[in-house]
Amino acid sequence: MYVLIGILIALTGWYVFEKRKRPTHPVAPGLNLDISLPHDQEWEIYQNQISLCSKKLRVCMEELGLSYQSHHVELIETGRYENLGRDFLKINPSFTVPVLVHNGHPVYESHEQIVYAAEHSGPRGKELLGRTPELRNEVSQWVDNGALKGDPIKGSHERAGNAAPGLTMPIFASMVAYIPWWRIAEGLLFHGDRKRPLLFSALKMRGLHRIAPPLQKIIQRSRRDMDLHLDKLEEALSHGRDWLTGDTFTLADVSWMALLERIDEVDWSNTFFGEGRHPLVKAYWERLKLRPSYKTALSHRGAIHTRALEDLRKAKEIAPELRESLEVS
Ligand SMILES: N[C@@H](CCC(=O)N[C@@H](CS)C(=O)NCC(=O)O)C(=O)O
Repeated sequence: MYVLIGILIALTGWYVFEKRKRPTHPVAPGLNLDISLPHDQEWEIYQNQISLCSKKLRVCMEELGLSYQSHHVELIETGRYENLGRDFLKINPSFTVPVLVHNGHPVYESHEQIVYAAEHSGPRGKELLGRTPELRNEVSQWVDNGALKGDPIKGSHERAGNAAPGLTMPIFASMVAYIPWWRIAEGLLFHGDRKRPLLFSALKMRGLHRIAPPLQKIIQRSRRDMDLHLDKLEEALSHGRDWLTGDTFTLADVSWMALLERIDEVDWSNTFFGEGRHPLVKAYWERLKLRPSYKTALSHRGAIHTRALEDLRKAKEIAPELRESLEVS
């Protein structure tokens, strides 16, 4: 009995101590000149291979031709909560990737980061931002449409970026099968937004075949909303343009390149592009894949991701009711 009480006191003491060492709090979007971080290069990024917002930033850096040092930060879906570790919380106390660091100062929020990077990259940056005030305005509307703002499982109707997390849930359900419970428990103890580790716990507990009904609803809503966003994209491309705002590739295309990659990598292509749906977007995606930035920034997939994608495809093949529940109902 005394041993048990002793262990309990020691564990509580450890938790309180560790929690104090991992403070989380919101950060101001954009450049934070008042924060200085250790750095070796003018441009550095903290990012994760599968994270949508990290993809957007990586594509942008490649398109701008900026050389940068990359720090890969593991998230629970790729193995562990490195983003909740003491070191990363010094970089971003708001625990998310990506973070862009310019001359040692962090820029938070990926939609701010791509604009900031373009504004500091000379003529190529000006081109990506849009050369005229009208074009710049149009580009910035698309950047906003592609942004993931606020609660990641809300706002899918307003922004295509916010429709992406719901669409990613089936692959998260497959990925989390490879992650041990004790790794997820770290999130339950230390995450600044408990909803996120709870979601992963629910996905792990029930598995891909029994996704909880409230989460299924989020997936269905995200699918319907993404379909509407793709209708708008189809309309924008119907003016004979190669790129979203005209003949020049801009940040609008950077944002959608990451989103279309997400659709592709989480096995939604057939839903949105099968049987002749959104033909112009489909052709646009083929053009985007020919850009060198696609190969450098997007084409690599990690081991857990590759296995999980295979599992998801097989599961949908052998269980048509799963495909039906995800893609049709
Ligand atoms: N609005 C933010 C969203 C950042 C975000 O939610 N990033 C996700 C990956 S796409 C993340 O870091 N998740 C870590 C976690 O929730 O533990 C941005 O655009 O940078």
